[in-house]
Amino acid sequence: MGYRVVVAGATGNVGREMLNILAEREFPIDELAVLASARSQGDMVDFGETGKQYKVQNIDHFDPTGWDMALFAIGSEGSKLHAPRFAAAGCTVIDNASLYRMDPDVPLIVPEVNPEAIDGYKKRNIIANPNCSTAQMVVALKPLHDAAKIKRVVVATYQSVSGAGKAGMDELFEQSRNIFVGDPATPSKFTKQIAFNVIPHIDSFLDDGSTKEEWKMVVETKKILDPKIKVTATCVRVPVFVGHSEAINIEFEDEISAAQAKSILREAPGVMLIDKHEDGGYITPIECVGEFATFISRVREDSTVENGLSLWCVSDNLRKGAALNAVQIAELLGRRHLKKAA
Ligand code: 11C
Repeated sequence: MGYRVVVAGATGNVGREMLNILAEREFPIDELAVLASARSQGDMVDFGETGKQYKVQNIDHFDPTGWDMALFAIGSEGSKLHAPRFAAAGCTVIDNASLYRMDPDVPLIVPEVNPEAIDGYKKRNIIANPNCSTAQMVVALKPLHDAAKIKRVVVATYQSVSGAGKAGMDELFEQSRNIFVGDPATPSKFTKQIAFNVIPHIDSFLDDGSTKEEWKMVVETKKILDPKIKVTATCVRVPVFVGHSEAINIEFEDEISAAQAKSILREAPGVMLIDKHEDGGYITPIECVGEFATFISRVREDSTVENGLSLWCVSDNLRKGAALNAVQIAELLGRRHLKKAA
């Protein structure tokens, strides 16, 4: 006995990964509907490597009545239009967009970090998935916060172009090729050339000079982990196709050594510690693609502050940063509230 599950945005980067991960994790599904905008109606999409294919239906015409849950990867505009309609029909929305994340009546969930917060979902029947750069960071921070109480986090991100969708990936590919054959690299999706470059700008600028991506890391970390933690972020786009990396510096209330942190992280849910002090004894984005874990390397003490640590954190932004976390939320919802599947 399983669930009636909807995946909306099934033709995008994240929607495709949602289908792959539902299949890989053998999520209990009785019936699956895959939706997208009218433009993709009638396209066929794969259900992971099961050999099954589904025909894409137009979300505008889909009646969610009687469906248990819908995983949304349709952006904030799409969520604004459709999430209230699905939620009101009794279909719980697990939303990957930023629209509802800071709504006090919408739980913002990373299952390894704040699973109990999901219990408030009935107020709006919507559960939010965090931004990819926040999701992997809080997975790394949670076990350390439990051990020594985090006061302040300084993070610099190195975010892959897949965070900007398929158009971002196409732009990196085409610019790289064009530069090799001597053609000019004209930016379109990004504000400057992304091939062979890095861009310290993701999402729109705010009045204080920070960007919305940086703001999201601050406020989402507080909502998911602890409102007392101070976070300052610099978010940077790099010419990597998939996999976000983060250099994280952490100040704790209590003493914690690098050795203690490593032994905690080795046992932490969702974390894989790869930290050898030798050439290649750390993880890079290419190696995290297609994986479920958040990888931690380069754990070391920071002697410039009291109780400080620095570390390197890498994860597949389309998986833990989006689709995997959404499927984990669906699993958690089933376990704690729907009690349907065996
Ligand atoms: C990026 N983190 O890498 C963004 C993508 O709020 O869900 C996801 C934006 C979000 O561009």
